[in-house]
Amino acid sequence: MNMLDYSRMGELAVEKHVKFILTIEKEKDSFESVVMEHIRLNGAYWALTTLDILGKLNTVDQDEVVSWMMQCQHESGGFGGNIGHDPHLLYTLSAIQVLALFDKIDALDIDKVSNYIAGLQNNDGSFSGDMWGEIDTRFSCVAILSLALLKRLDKINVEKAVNYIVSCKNLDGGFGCTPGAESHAGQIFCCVAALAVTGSLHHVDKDLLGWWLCERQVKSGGLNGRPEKLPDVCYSWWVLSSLIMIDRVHWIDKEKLIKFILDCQDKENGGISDQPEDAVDVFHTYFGVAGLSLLEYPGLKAIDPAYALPVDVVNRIFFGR
Ligand code: GRG
Repeated sequence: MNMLDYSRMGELAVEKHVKFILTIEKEKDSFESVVMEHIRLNGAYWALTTLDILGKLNTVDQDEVVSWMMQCQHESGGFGGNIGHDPHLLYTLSAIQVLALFDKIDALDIDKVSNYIAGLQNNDGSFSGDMWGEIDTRFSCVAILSLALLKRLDKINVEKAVNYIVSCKNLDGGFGCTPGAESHAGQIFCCVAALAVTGSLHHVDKDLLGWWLCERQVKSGGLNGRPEKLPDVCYSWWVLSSLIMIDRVHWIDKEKLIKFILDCQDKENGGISDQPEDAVDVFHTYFGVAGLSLLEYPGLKAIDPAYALPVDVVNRIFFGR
């Protein structure tokens, strides 16, 4: 049972955040739009998922978004971050997630997209992010989430993909971007989500990893991404989702974390920042709202900790309801 007294923690400025998101979309010449030009498809996913969690997805013109997004697709089947940009697994997942939000995955040539993704698996089971070859567990995660949403996991060698992820596990229970690399909460989300979706969570030492993850909470209530680092609202997602997937979310102080996230709001103009008093952006607005959803903040749609999509969207895909 959820016994938290939310009234003591401050209030989520829902209408302001909706307005903030709708405004940045319209202001194409703003600083934010310019610096996000190359990752606009990721931005679309963050913005639209936030709107959906807030119950306001109907405020956007879905056909306009889909028509722009389909122009970001390359002949290889992968998506670029914007029209005319090279394809990459990161944007391909965002495209699939946005279409999932709109219940329009059928707009894709599913075999073409899944062949693009499967073609980036390497012999050791790892994934490159694109044709240039960089390898990172982020790309294993993105490939696995994408293929699972397209119901085409059979296109890759799942056993090898899982073994590669397990080879990135460290003695502290966490995971890094490649074998031997330092544990980081972002990479831990990637590895745990990929293991969860492939039914391989038995490879995780839940108590050891849960301990490392709950130690990410600092005095202010916020979470950092690794020891000795500053807290940042985005870790409300990376850490919390991982803790939920391994059933250890009760090891952190939820009340203090909710307060930290709410303290990072711009209550006047909307949006959420990385830390109190910093400048807001759509990335942190998404992770703040998604984190609050994981914390069962009242009035928000529940979000799935592995697919990073609202639970009703995930249920529609896998159970047709
Ligand atoms: C489905 C939500 C979703 C994501 C797709 C791309 C991806 C999978 C996950 C990225 C995971 C990741 C590595 C997140 C970390 C992002 C981040 C804030 C990195 C900052 O690193 P540093 O070293 O910051 O600048 P710290 O906090 O360690 O000082």
